[in-house]
Amino acid sequence: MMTFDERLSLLRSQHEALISRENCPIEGNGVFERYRYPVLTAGHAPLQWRYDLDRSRNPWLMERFGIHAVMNSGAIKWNGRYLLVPRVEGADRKSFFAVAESPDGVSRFRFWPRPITMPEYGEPATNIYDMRLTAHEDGWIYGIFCVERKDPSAPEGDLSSAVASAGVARTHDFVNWERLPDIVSSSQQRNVVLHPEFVDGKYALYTRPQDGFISAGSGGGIGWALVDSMDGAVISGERIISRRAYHTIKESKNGEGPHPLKTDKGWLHLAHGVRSCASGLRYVLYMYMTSLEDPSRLIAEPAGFFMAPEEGEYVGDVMNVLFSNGWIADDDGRVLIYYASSDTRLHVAESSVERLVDYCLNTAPDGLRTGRSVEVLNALIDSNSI
Ligand code: M1P
Repeated sequence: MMTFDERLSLLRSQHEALISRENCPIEGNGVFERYRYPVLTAGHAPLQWRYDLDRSRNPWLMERFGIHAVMNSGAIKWNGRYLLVPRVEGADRKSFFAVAESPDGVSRFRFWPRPITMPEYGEPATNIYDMRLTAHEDGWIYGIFCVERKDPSAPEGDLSSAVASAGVARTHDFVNWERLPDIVSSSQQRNVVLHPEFVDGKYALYTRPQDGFISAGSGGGIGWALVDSMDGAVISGERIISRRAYHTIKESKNGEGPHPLKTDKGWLHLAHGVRSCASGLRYVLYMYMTSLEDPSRLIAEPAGFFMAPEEGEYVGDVMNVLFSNGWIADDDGRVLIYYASSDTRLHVAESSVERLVDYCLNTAPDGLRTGRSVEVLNALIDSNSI
């Protein structure tokens, strides 16, 4: 075994090489380009989070706090800096938030020295994850995230049943967070996202009503609700705007990703869709657009998935999952899409507002049966034969 000094030197050089690595795009399908390397992994966590670096207390330089995964991340460009707020999961299965910063948005992400200490609200959370960031026109930056607690009504011996609520916190600096009351809803809520603008003088939320902790059940899809205040928000009267349907990529459930991007043709949305198959749940990303005049009115939804797992992305803690809760529309029109694979690591793909709008408006919607799909395909072949 190496000496303490040899091990420390190796750990430091490996870590520095990882967090300094440049990234490069890989040619894609015309809609977007994936980048070669994940932007954040468990290995990006600072050494001082994982090791006691004192020789006398830790002569074997053992890991004292295991970091298992870095995934589903909120994203924002803030004062010219590219910030991510991912779900960092420890070996103990608990996740927390931390801020990582990069000079270009695609490489060299470094964690800030400490994780976010999120104030509690009510019964302390067992777990928190999947923060959606919104710089709202009211001047605050909001983070809405899932708060998971054990189901108090679960029968004795049932150690799995849980309750999901939407937690709310706001900040001006990403270090100090003011926790507001969890959103009140008649159903469980895990995927709640704040629209960046007031609508009819109210805050607008994308929701995902679900009957149970995992199952959406009678929840019809991604909902829309207006609330008077974020300080004690109460969801009532949700309207479904991106509906689940039989034999689609969102048959089992779906959920809004990051908040939509405003374009001159409408609001661009990124979401995840889930279906069941023999290997379990399959999570893919899809897109849709809503009207500028009424952000709850669907105007386009291309058929099928926008992104699905590829190659090594299939493999991880929870297989066959792509999930996104963060993207950045940069000043030059490019869009950086941060997506996690299989609940293990975080990647980036690049597109542009122009390309994504083209994709949404010029890709046929799902005809919901095979005959319609073949009609769409034949029309494309015909137009290519002219
Ligand atoms: O394990 C896949 C995903 O499962 C949940 O997604 P949803 O909110 O759609 O149910 C979340 O736990 C998410 O973090 C996770 O990536």
